[in-house]
Amino acid sequence: MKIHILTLFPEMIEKGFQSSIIGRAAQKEILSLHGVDIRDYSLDKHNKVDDYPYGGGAGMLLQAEPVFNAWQSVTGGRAVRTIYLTPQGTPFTQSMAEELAGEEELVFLCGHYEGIDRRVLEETVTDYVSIGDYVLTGGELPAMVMIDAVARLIPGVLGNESSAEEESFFNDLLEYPQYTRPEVWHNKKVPEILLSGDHRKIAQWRLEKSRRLTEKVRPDLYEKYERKQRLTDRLLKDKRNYIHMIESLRRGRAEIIWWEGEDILLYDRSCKLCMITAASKESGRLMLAYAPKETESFVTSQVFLNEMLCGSGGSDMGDEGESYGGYEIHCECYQLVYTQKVPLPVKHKDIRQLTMEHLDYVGSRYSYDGREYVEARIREGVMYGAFVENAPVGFAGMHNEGSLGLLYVEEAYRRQGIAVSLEAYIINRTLEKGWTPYGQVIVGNEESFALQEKLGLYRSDRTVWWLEKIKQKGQA
Ligand code: 6GU
Repeated sequence: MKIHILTLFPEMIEKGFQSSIIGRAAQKEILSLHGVDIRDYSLDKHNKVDDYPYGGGAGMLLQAEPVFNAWQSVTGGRAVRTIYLTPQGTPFTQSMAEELAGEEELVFLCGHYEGIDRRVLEETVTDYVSIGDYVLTGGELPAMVMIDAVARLIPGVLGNESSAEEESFFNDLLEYPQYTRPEVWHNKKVPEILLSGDHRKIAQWRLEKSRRLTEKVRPDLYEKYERKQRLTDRLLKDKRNYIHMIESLRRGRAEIIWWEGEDILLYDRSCKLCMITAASKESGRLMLAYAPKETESFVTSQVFLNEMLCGSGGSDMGDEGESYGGYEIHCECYQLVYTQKVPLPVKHKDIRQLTMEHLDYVGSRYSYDGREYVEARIREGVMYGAFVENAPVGFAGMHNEGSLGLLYVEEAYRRQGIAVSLEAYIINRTLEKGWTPYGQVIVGNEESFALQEKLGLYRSDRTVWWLEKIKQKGQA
């Protein structure tokens, strides 16, 4: 990821990250941090970049032109995500960090003095973000806070891949207390259960501690957590038809945007995906008005929603207009759920996680979602290959929203159980995380249904539809 920081104090950012995990990621070239000194873009021979506010008042403002030129120097006018750090912004959250971690390039604009001329913000800024309800002297520390939170979610930045997943704010709960040696310190003993070796009991104990702590110190978070639990329990009554929503909630990916009776709208911010089910056309129409404008994909459970989403209109309907239209149907799928808890036998012995060196191999054989998508899946460590004599003969993986798929086996190696082994392998990895494995199969793909059913997955009785935003001409 490329990060540019527009600031009057570039050395503050550069020095601040030098000796940290983020600095190391920059050295490894997973991340590039580029400080831009706004003062270098002053039009004035005294390097002046600020002036008094029209209308009077305390302090100085950064002028539009130096800020604009600094921004132009990194973007060349391209539409790059540009974040302005300001106490007047939207509060920064973990889910915002997750979404930003999916960008290739970010610009952070740090204000100083009393602020920046409004007109340049209007022409450059895409997001106004605050890091909390207190006032700081400038945007540099907030930018560093955001960069730290975003960067640690980029695969490869943290040494231990799993550590970003299970921790504070995962599933809206605060982290449980932890202990290390010695067993007794200041007469305090480590809780007995942690020494028991019973992993199920330990997980239960930790969950209970997390819940009690969250309820006590963050009632707002606890309320959110409880509501998701209640919705999950409700959806479990029709598990096969709503497994996509259930797993998205359980894995801490989805936010509830709307839930009233049978009307549900969830949003997975990190893949810009809305999942929606509506009891009637009227409620469906109403809910769609609440779907985030950035939504790239929809998974719908009723045909009438597709008609609304595929209508003309779309992005140019303005703020007051109905915010639907501009999507097209991508596919119709049945859902398949692995309902057992026991791992499956894996016959093919040589299955390994794929790395970037296999990108060409996978990319040339799986073209359905495009090469960048495949690259991201490999980078996230969710693609697995079957090998024969050290050469890949097939692969499978997990989609960005969490379903199983991306399955392929070389012609010459088919009908030997390799696909079954690959899928069983991924099912087992999914079970290890405490999740329910599921997949989606396009209506009519009988070969795939046969495979899924052979593995013991159950098929939904109704279908869901995937819709994708129609790309405007000139967009990537
Ligand atoms: Cl983003 N900037 C400033 N100056 N103060 C803040 C902030 C940002 N977020 C909280 N306080």
